[in-house]
Amino acid sequence: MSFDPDAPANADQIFGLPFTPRNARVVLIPVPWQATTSYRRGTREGPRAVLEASAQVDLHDLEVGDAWKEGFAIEPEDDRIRLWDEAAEGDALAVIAAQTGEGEGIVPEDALERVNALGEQLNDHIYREVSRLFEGGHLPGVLGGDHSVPFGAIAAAAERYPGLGILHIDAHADLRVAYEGFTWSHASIFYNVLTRIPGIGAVAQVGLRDVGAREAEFAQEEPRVFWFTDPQMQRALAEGRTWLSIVRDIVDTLPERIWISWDIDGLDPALCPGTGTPVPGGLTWGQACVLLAEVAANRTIVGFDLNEVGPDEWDGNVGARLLYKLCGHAVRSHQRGDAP
Ligand SMILES: [Mn+2]
Repeated sequence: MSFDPDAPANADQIFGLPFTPRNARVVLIPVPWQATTSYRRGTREGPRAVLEASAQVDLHDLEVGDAWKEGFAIEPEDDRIRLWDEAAEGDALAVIAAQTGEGEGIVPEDALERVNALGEQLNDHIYREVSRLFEGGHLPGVLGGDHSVPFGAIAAAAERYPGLGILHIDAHADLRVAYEGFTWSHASIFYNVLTRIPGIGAVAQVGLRDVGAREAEFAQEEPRVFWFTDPQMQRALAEGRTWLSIVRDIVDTLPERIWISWDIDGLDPALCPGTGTPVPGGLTWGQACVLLAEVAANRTIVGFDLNEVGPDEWDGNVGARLLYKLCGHAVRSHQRGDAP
């Protein structure tokens, strides 16, 4: 192969790599979907921003080395997703406007039902795609879009690996019941995962700093949910705990096989200013890297998603670098001596 990893990247494939979804170990599925976004729109263009910025990422990584040699590739966008999203978004905006008293207050008949049906259609589509990738021996990565998009992927992963754990990094718990009436809302994904998908062993939620009272109640009553909130972690650091010791507590809550669900707003908003619902606080870049490295050294990452990346260049840049670490650590986590 004549590929020179230090040469400027070819813009057609993710990170400029010479792989296709057929021969790559990690296969990414772009999901340009923002139908249930409740605040700032634009995450539909997250996958495009990440793909464009990915050419800037140097391939030799100081943490994951040359894991890229196993192959990372992205599938072409499926045109149907954009069509479903645009259809769902029109109805969703009308429903939201009626609730907030803005606009005309006229909601098209069956608007809510149509949004929910399109969400279910997206879930089925992602479930099938990710199941197919597992069958082909690939490690799947879903690239959103809003945080509703990985539901079908997590369902496929839990079916294949019963007892699956989830490491969820986010400013929000996403444990709401049908937020704004939308069953498949970005703010409800982990409520849906925990109540609708059999075989979920544990969900560790890290970086939370904007949660509802009912979410806190649900988390307290659900023994599979472990919270590592931003205020708790900041307090522990202020008292002299090390970040590594906190990270080890997080890893301890997780079973051997895990899915990582990463909402970019779990990071400090300086790293994701264009995300849908930014909140002050959050993980620094360095903390995020140490967390990922420690998880990958001790657990097997069967797949992952990265969501809520904004459409602008800086958002895409950080998103691409986080995506690169996710791909590399996912591969590395299968190369541990004791990995199953
Ligand atoms: Mn989220």
